[in-house]
Amino acid sequence: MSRTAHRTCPLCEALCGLELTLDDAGTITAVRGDRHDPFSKGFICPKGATLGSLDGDPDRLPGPLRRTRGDGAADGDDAAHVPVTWEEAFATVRAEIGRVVERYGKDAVAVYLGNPSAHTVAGPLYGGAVIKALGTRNAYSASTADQMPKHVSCGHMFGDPLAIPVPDLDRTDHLLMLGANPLESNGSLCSAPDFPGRLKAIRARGGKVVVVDPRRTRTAELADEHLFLRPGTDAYLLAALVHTLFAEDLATPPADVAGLDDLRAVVRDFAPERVAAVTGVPAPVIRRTARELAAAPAAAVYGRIGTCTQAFGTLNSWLVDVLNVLTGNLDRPGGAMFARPAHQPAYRRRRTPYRTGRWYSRVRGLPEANGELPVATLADEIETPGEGQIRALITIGGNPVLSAPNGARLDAALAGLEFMVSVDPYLNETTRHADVVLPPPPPSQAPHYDLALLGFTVRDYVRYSPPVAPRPADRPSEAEILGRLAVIASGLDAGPAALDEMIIGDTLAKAAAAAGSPVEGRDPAELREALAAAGSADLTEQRLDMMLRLGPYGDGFGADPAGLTLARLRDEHPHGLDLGPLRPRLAEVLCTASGRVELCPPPFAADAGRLRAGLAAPVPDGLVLIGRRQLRSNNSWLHNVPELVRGSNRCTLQLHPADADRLGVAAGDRVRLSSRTGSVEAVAEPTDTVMPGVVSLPHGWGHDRPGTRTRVAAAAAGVSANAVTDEQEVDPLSGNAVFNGVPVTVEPLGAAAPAPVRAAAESTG
Ligand SMILES: Nc1nc2c(c(=O)[nH]1)N[C@H]1C(S)=C(S)[C@@H](COP(=O)(O)OP(=O)(O)OC[C@H]3O[C@@H](n4cnc5c(=O)[nH]c(N)nc54)[C@H](O)[C@@H]3O)O[C@H]1N2
Ligand SMILES: Nc1nc2c(c(=O)[nH]1)N[C@H]1C(S)=C(S)[C@@H](COP(=O)(O)OP(=O)(O)OC[C@H]3O[C@@H](n4cnc5c(=O)[nH]c(N)nc54)[C@H](O)[C@@H]3O)O[C@H]1N2
Ligand code: SF4
Ligand SMILES: [Mo]
Repeated sequence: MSRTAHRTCPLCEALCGLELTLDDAGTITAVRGDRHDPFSKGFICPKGATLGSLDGDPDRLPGPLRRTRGDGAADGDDAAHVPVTWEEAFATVRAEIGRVVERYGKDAVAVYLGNPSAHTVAGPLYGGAVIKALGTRNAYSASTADQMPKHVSCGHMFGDPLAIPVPDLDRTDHLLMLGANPLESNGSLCSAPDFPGRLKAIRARGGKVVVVDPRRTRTAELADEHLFLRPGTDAYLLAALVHTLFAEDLATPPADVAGLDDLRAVVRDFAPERVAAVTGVPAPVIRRTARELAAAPAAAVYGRIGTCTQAFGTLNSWLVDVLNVLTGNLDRPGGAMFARPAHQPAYRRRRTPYRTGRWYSRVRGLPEANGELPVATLADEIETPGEGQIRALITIGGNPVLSAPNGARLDAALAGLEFMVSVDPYLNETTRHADVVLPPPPPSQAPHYDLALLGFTVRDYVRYSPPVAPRPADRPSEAEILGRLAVIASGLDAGPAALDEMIIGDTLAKAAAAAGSPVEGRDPAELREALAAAGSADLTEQRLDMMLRLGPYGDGFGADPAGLTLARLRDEHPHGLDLGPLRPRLAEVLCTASGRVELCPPPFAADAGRLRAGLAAPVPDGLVLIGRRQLRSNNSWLHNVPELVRGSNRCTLQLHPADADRLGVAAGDRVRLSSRTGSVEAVAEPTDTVMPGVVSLPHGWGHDRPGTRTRVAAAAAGVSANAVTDEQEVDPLSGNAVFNGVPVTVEPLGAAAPAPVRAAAESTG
């Protein structure tokens, strides 16, 4: 007998509803889009469609592993990892973390949170608790390989690093999009299931879509206009757009913004004619782009990872929103707006002004941002001896050996740790170094609620998916795993429930004391009882219930009897609940010290000096590397799904035909790609979709290392783009890694040999 169940896809930021068919054993046998989901309306992509294969992957670890050191068991030998019981695994973690903290202090234990910990329920609810319990300054995450510049920019402009406006895709008349390719990525920091359909709809209603990208991507092909731009030069283009708005008297900002005159001074030198050579975008095109942006009834500027992972990441992120403000489009329908997540209480505000650099990294002196240090300096901190050196590492849902800049150096550094524990379903390039691997259950056995992403939706929306298959009795949920790690990290001798109880108690007490909260003045103990009485014994569910009830649509613990509770969301809205189009809410979001939008934060104005210096520098003439995302991929970890490593999904080096001719490289030839940090060999794919002078290699490949247990991926290994990216280059304001515009050389190696495993693997599409 088969049955049907529904849940949100956990794989990307599009939040598609899925309809799953399961057999009696709880195996997913078919996946379709959930037509009844009011947000995704049945949309699905090839990754979601193969969730069954991912969920039932025979290489998924069924239980914890322990690495046996010594006795000839070399690092990277997969036989070195043997199954142990959960109790043994946790006991080892407790003993080893305890030993390292006692011997070297709390900063000797580092934590790295990877991308999936933004998608799981457990990551946002417990990941921070692990770091806090340790009290370590060595907290790292994929954020500094991704969107940290946007957090820093919004932190300074709006006071809250999580107050990131999204383009109001469904109502805009004009979308200017830089460094994003949602036709492959399905969107990021902008949750919009069927992003491609929403883009087509802009054009269908007479609007315009403009894409700025060094590659003519599928998104660029769908757009009305595509501007080729030299990698890493967005800040020049953006500054010239701002310059033009001022110079042509097109700026119409709201009256109460701060820093307008300072901003005008900062962009004075960036006339379109001055940046044309640096960017490759002709001056008349820049002027026209600014005029069209200003003239559109409603327009949104949206910059994504291509604008973040570069040397001017924060300036880009800032200038994108400066354009939104100057054209009067911030917080207005069809412009750039703030979502209103159902689990975030509107009454709670940051009280201290946003700042970075509350501490600095030990070796390179890089500033902390959002409580994190840059992943680009993780290897430095592990390798460099001295007080505060990292001796132990906890990774949660991350594969930095493939995802961090100069991953090869990090790979070697991890081998030198005294202890490493990884919460991860796979034994892969990173977790092969772990002394203990704690695998969470597969998605079918996990609940889903997008705590991190519901704050960036293009409509207000909420959905909760309980697990669709039962979890074996002896298998902890990821929340339980992380809860236990947090308790271990705190050094206390308590069960994981202690952590949840502490957080619940603390939240309820604060809510009862907060002016304007729906439970103001109530007795926290009475609220605690109400939560317990709601029917779920699961403390993770109780925490979600609490957040929803205190949130803007919540029942306020009875204050609004018709309001949301977790039970109501789950039982009455199993396909999700549409909460309407985005509404203006800047006043609710804004929490700068001045109480105004800060258009020209001093650190950004100061960093513009670096930009100005570049105006005078000669335009470099060598080749530079950029990445590219592929539809059938998800960073490093979907290459073990057989359906996804076929077809167009190839780890090839794209280069312009003119560069290929100059180098004597033909399609299908092998080439060596080299940089300061290393070199890899790949198959060349000449294409005029990349600009002359630009080469492109996708990231997340390079699965040919010993000691891993991902058999499909190993057979389609590819090479890692991060073998050639440079960990020494960061955006100074955010510490973000620089993946775009990496100087490289390309050397022909002749026609691809037919036989070698690596070569065959790389052309396995
Ligand atoms: N299929 C698939 N989907 C994914 C992922 C995946 O790996 N595969 N990863 C997920 C993750 S973690 C994220 S963060 C999101 C990212 O989602 P997006 O931000 O849409 O990421 P990309 O598709 O990499 O698009 C970035 C674009 O920037 C361009 N670019 C490179 N350098 C520059 C530059 O200097 N300036 C400009 N203007 N553009 C530049 C690249 O050519 C590329 O087209 O995607 C998510 N979705
Ligand atoms: N050159 C280059 N490098 C890049 C990028 C780029 O564009 N170019 N993009 C960057 C970006 S945007 C990102 S987000 C990072 C990603 O960097 P990471 O997060 O470090 O890497 P992922 O490949 O996403 O690794 C995800 C890991 O989580 C595990 N996992 C999967 N599901 C779960 C789960 O439910 N629970 C747990 N605990 N683990 C799970 C997987 O097995 C895998 O080990 O890569 C960055 N690196
Ligand atoms: S677009 Fe993203 S959320 Fe939707 S099915 Fe594909 S991977 Fe899942
Ligand atoms: Mo990402």
